[in-house]
Amino acid sequence: MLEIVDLRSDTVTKPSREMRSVMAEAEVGDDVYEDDPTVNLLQERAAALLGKEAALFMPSGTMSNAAAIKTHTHSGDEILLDGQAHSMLYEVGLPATLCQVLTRQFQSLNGVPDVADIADSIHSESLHGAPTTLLVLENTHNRAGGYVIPLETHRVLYELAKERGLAVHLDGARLFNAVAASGVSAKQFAAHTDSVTFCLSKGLGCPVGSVLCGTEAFIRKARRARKMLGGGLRQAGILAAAGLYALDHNIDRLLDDHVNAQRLSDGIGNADGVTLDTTVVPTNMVYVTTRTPAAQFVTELFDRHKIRCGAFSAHRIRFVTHLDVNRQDIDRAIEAICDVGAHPEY
Ligand code: TLP
Repeated sequence: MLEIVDLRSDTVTKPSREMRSVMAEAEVGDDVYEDDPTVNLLQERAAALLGKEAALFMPSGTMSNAAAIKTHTHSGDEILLDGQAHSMLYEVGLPATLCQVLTRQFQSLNGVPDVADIADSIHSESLHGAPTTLLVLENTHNRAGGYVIPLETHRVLYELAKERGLAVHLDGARLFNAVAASGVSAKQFAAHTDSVTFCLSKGLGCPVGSVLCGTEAFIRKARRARKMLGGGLRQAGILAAAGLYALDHNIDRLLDDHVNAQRLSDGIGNADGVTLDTTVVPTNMVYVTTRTPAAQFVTELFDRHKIRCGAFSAHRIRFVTHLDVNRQDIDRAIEAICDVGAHPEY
């Protein structure tokens, strides 16, 4: 029987035997009392890695973004958010519901916002406008195809935000993919932010977890937001141990995922039935547009070839590489996509 190759997301990675073994052995406490030594160690490591004063272990990227937005804003504020951002499209409307903020959406090109457009969008203080208090950025940018926002753009936007009194939060769910692709360190990116979250449960291969980083004062407030959202965990050291393992072992290998994604893209560049969104794949995502409905293509790819991928809109499919797929799996996926695409109905 064919083994399944799962390219739906880098969230599907399963903890390795080595990761499970450090989890099993982890020293734990009660993190609501702040005395879980493994959580504390992970938080210290993460803060140091990003050059921030403090960090907070979070159950998910979604909760981390929620806690950050809630901590940076007051009800009725306006935040600037990419119209294609994860927080805009895939977090169940939490800026509006949980944080009670207006979202003013901007457009970006390959995930990179236009600085002049952002400057224009910030409300000056007046009787009429909701105060603009936060700019949210996403790097790498998921919907844009895993594109990296260049360091210089971060720098200019941060300078602008500070001039105009805004905070900057970075959804760096895949920050380390941006690091691997650009050679810019996580600390350099983070220097142009007030808060950053990165995910452990994506390319870094952990079963659960994200880390939110910022100043001591910000993290103190974010801890209350996390508690309110139900994210105060107890013996979370078991999960944090996986995070520590990932920081030691799974960052440098992210480049392999990028090479595999480019290989996949090159391999299906001439396939019938699908058109690449871009031929250059900056990190670990390949988006294609399908001739037939995406859902149908996805089903066919699985039924015939046991290749899993995700339909992202009516005619758009995403393939994501990660540490549980190797070059042979990619070659199988290429053959399968070419086969399904060549079918007269596709
Ligand atoms: N993204 C998931 C889906 O929700 C789309 C994926 O498969 O890519 N920020 C970004 C940029 C993300 O891509 C994601 C997850 C999150 C935040 C949320 O992380 P989790 O799933 O841990 O809540």
